[in-house]
Order: sequence, then structure tokens, then C-alpha cells
Amino acid sequence: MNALAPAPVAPQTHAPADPLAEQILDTLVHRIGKDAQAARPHDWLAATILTVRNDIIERWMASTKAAHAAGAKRVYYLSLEFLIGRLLRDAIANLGRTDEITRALASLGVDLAEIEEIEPDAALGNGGLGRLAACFMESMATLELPAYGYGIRYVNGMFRQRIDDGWQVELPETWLAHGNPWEFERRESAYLVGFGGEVETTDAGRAHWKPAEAVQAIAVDTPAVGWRGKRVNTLRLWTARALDPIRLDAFNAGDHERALQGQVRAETLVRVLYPADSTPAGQELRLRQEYFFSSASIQDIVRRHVQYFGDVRTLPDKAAIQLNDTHPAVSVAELMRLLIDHHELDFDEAWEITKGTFGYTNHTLLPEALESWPLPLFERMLPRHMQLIYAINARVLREARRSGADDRAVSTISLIDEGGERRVRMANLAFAGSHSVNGVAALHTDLMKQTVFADLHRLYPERINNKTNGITPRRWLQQCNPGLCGILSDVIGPGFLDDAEKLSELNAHAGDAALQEHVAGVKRANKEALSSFLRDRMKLRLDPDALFDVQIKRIHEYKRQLLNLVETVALYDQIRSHPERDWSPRVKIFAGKAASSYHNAKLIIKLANDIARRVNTDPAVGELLKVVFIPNYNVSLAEKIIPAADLSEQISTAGMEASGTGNMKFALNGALTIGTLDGANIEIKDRVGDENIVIFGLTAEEVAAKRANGYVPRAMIEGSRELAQAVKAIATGVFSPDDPHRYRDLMNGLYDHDWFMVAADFDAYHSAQREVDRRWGDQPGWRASAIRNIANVGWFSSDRTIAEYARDIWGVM
Ligand code: NBG
Repeated sequence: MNALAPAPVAPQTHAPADPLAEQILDTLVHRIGKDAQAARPHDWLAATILTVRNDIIERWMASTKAAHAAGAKRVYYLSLEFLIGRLLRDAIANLGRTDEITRALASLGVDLAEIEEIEPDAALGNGGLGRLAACFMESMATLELPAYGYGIRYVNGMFRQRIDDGWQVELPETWLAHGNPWEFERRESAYLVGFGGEVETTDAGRAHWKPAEAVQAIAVDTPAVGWRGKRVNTLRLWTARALDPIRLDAFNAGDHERALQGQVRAETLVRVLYPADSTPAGQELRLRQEYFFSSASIQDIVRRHVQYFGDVRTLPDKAAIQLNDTHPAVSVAELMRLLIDHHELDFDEAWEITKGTFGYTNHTLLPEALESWPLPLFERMLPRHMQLIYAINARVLREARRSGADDRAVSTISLIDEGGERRVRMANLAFAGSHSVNGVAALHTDLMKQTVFADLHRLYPERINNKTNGITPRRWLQQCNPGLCGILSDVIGPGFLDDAEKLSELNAHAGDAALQEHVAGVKRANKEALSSFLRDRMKLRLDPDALFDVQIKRIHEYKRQLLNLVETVALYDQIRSHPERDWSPRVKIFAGKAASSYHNAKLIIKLANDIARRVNTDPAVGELLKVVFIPNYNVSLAEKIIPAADLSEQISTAGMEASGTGNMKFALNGALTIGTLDGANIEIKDRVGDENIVIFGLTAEEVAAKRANGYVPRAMIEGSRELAQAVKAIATGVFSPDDPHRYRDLMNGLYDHDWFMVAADFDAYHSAQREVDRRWGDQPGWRASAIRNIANVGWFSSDRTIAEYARDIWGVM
């Protein structure tokens, strides 16, 4: 043998029998550059992903070709957030390859569950809006719609939350630290995105925008696999690069920092989701991000259309662009700019094409979340878009006047807010530029018509429609709760994963004692699994037989974690005063992130932790009550917590939660809801039936009336002994002896204004919780209710939601 010949690849200890194991090992060696002995879990993860990716890529290319050959209309979902979480389990489950891959890895001595657990969460979102976009991507592929998601590839995404001494600390999320084997950078799909500068008029009388600055947007694609792998769509996220990555003249002159400034400025664009906008620089960065991703996406869409279909005027027949909230609303002006300035259409024709192409989804009525930009900032950054917005506004206001709108209506319809500092209203721009404007639950849509969009609705009465949110049953049942899924399959067959409404066949079996036993057994196992996870992670012991009462979501005053905490304090007090009563043990679980600049939300996290410390160490309550705040809430954590929940807390002030989607996930996993008549809770109640849900509190109408008629929370607090005592205990430092005044202002807020009606709903909530105790005491009754929840929430599948968008808004089904 030639002594110089390369040594054979590392000797194998595992001799894989099956070809898939062979492939994974081959990938490990040739793509990762490690052998089986040297490989660390991350290497196995990457090798597994790269191996299954081959299968996905083939389907992906076939999907693209099929859409092209059919000349199909495409759907474009523009969203600043895609909270996709981990992808491996999702991809292989949807390909139906989980068992095969489990076996192959096992033959190599690798545990699939273990490597799944180290995949980082792609935390490119904040909460419900971003997770909805992720569920929609999966359902669009499942329904075989040719669709693209467009967003930003944030290097650090949403922050990672650490809890230090009970306080939230924000740390950068480094989800890309080990590279990302799912993504493909497409250097050929790069676009220039300009900022600033001025608008000139050409000899031909056309506007010509000369930006002062430009960055390059580069596409990074991730495949989105539909159920049964029928179709694979593209999630296209933009990253940014400077045109001149290094200024060599400056560099050689010794000014190294200045030489790299352009690149730093470009990278700043794609660093984090929702940079704090409390400073002018922060505001400017956000608007830059929004325009950056909107412009790149619209350029890409128009380029693809012209390439495939030749004529830009047929755009509405071949492209449906959905604006996920107002963050991409500037796309309306961007498309107008391309049509008028580049494709030389006249304004009227461009406007019809634009309206025909866009749809806008509103996700909140909270005034602080309805985006508007200071006019001087907008004008400086996007001078040509500002001109176009004025022109659009003139047209809309003309139509308003013609339809008989008075001055007040005209001023609310206007795209420019003239009260105080002039601002550009993004929601009005999105509304005016779309043929469809939808809310995300029935109540929310009604409130859109009655409140923020009342005048626009009168002007364009055909536009507003409802599309109640949904969740994908693959991730939120099959993958997160395989035990339950298996039982359901045994009883009604596996068809519910294709058509979730088939779950209703379970109704016939809700009273079946054996089924109840099985479902309860899985719930118990899931609670044990969560308990053991929390034991490892938080050094905490929980009793899996206790009622697991869960509130996990963003921390916000309207979501009323505070109501839950104050009630927890009242319960604590009662248990201590009456230890002899027949209390059923409860574990109160909280998780969620607070916006970094939201003082009260951060204080509420600290309060949860302060209450936990006191309650959990009080021998007087023992196992009867435990309080847990789990740090760093994200999709993967939700996948562990939801299957283990008995009670789902959906207790927002009525009229304020647009829909909620966590509410749907819990019910699908057999938790009962305690909730207000808000968002999609109302529709859940209508489907599961009053006897299988615990509803309490003021209605949206009553909340509005109370606010209008002068609500006096002090009187409410003084009128309720439990509430008064709990508020007093918190205010006087019972839970914060190290800083007795910590919660004084927070509690004074309840006395003085209580905008979110914690006091007004407290007694109703407190009795609803006792009703929960009663129902929990009747275990057969509780179990039957859990089954009826599972059976009747199939309608909340995102397949149903997407089918409605496809039919009513996009015209693709
Ligand atoms: C959120 C609402 C939720 C809703 C999701 C998805 C925003 C702006 N809105 O109630 O608060 O479920 O959107 O529609 O994040």
C-alpha cells in the first residue's frame, strides 16, 4: 500500500445497518468533518438536519416548478415576525419520517429526542402575531398553496430572558452561534434598498428618486414543509450588506473604524427585532427596518411576476400580498413607486393594481400599537414615498368628501394625523391600499368596525371581514403531545391531522370511562415530564397530582397577569386562615417576557417571583399552593407546558385581546379555560359549550360603558374584603420585605385608575376560580370536559383559517 495514501476515514465503532444511518454518518464525516467518536451532539444535530434536508430540497424544487408550470397565483405573507421555533421535529414529523430517523440514529448510538432538544429556537418574533405567521406558513404548505413568507433574518431576534433575583434581565439571543443548517443564502436574489436623498423630475416629467444611501438586501431561504410533505414553500428572510463592505482608502489611511462603518450600519438593520423606539434613533431604526424588508420583498415579487408573466398589470391576478399588521404597510407606497416610477403606469392604474394586490390584517386595537411615524422623519428617510402618500391621501379624502364625510370623519380617515406633531398613520395607509382588511376574531372585527376604523369602514363598507385565527394541529397536538395524539388516533383514526374538525367524532366517546382514564393518564405523564424538567432547570419540586393552572404569554397589563397574582395572594391568605378546608392543591405557572422598556410589566414579573418565594417556602400552605415563574418563555417551552396544563388562563380585559391563539392550543390539549368574553375565547365557548369552560367578568360593552361613565376602582376594592386584603398585603411589602415600597405605586394604580379593570373583575374571577375547584373535585366530570374541549376546537385549525383567506381574500382556492 502506498504509504502516502490518505488514511481511511476514522474507524467506525457503530456499523450502521440501515442506509439512512449510513447517510447520516456520511454527512457527519464529509459535511461536518467529524467522525462518530469525535462528534458532539451539535454535530449529530447538524448531520441529521443536512441529511433530511436532501429530501426536503427535492420536494421544494418540485413545488416551485409545479407552481411555475401551472402559472399559479402566489401568496406573499409579509411579516416582521416569524416565530418558527425549532424545525427538526416539525420537518421530520410532517415528512412522516420520525420513526425511521429515530431508529437510524439509535443504531448510531444517538437519541433523537436529545439532539432535538439542543436545536436553538428561531425566536424571530415576539408573541401571537409571529407564531400565527409560523402556523400560517405550515398550513399554506399543507393546503398546497404556492406561498412565500417574507421577513427579516434577525441575527439576535428577540432577547433571551434571564431572571436575576426575580427581575427580568435581557440578554442577546444567539440562535445562529452554531450556524443554521436550514437556510440557503441566495446571493443572486439581492436588491438595493435606498434611504434619504431627494426626488428629481426627469425631462419626461417623471419622478426620479435619488437616495442618499443604499444597502443591499440579500435573500436567505428556509424551507417550510407542509403536512405529509405534500408541498414545501419558502420563508425568505432578508439580511443586509453594505455595497462597499470595506472602504479601503479609509482603512489604509489608518481609520479602520470608519472603513467598516457602512457594513456596521447595514448589519444594524438586521440585528434585533423591535429595537427600543423610545429614542429618535430607535424610531428611525425601526422605520428603516420596515422599509428595508418591505422594499426588498416588493421588488422581489414584482421581479418574479414580470419574469413569469411579462406584464406588471396582471399583478393582482397572479399575486396576493398579505400585510401582517402595519409593519409592512409602507409596501403600499413602495409598490406604487415601482409601478409609477419604474414601470411608468399612471397613478390611477397603479392604485387599482395596488389595491387589487394587497390585503391587510389588523392584530390589535390598542392605541399604542397602531403605528404612526413623525412626518419629518418619514419625509427625510423616504421622500418619494411621502409624495405618493400625499397623493393617495388626496384621493382618499376626495372620496370621503364625496361620500358625505364631515370634517371630523375626514380627519380620522386622513393618512396624516394633524393633531399635534404631524404623523403618518400606517394603519390608514394599509387600509386604503388594500381590497381586504381583516380582524382575527369575531369580536375584534366588530370592534374594528365600531371603533378605530369606524369612519374608514363607512367609506369602504365592503373591506372589513373576519378571519378567526387558528393553530396548526401538527405542531400543537401531534408533535407536542404524541401521547394524546396516539390515544385519539386509536379512538377515531388519524384523519384529524388532515382535517381537525374530525376531532368532533370524540364527542360520542366523552363519557367513556376508559377513554377518560387514558386521556388523564397522558395528562399525568405530561405533568410529570414538565415537573422533572423544572426540577432540573429550577431546582423545584412540583406535585403532578396538583391542578396545573397556567398563564403563559407576553407580560402586559391588558392580559392581566396582575389579576391572577392578586387572586393568588387572596387564595394564599385563605388557605392560611382555613387550613382545615378541603383545598385542592394547585400549581400556578407563569411565563412570559416583558418589553425591555415596559416598567410595570417588569415589575409584575418581579411580583410573581416575590410571591413565589414567599408562598413556596411557607409551611402553612405546604403542597396546597405553589407559584412558579419559568424564565425565557419561547415556542419550545410552550410545547412542554401546554400538554401539561389543566387550566388555561385567558383573562384579558374584555375588548383588548384581539384573538389569542394560546387559548386554542390549551383547549386542543385538553385544558379547561378560565376566561373573559374576549377575543377568540367567545368562539371557543360557543364551540365547547358553557359547561366545559369557565367564563367570568365584564363584557367588552360593559368595560366600555364603565370607562365612559366614570369608573371608581377604589370603591370596588373597598367593597371586596378579599381584594382589599390582597392589595394591601402587596402594597405594604408582605412579599417584598427587602423593599416594602416596591409595589406601592403598582397597587396605587389599581386604586386610582385601574384602566384594565382588575378591581372590577376581581370578585367574579375569584368565584370563577372556586368554580374551577368544584369542577376539579369531580374528576370524571373534569375529564369529560377535557375531552369535549379537544373534540370541539378542531375548527381553530390554521388550515381552516388559511382556507378562508385563500377563498375570500387571495382568490387562490
Ligand atoms: C396579537 C394579538 C393577539 C392575537 C395575535 C395574532 C399583536 C399586535 N397582536 O390577540 O394581541 O392572537 O396578534 O393575531 O401582536
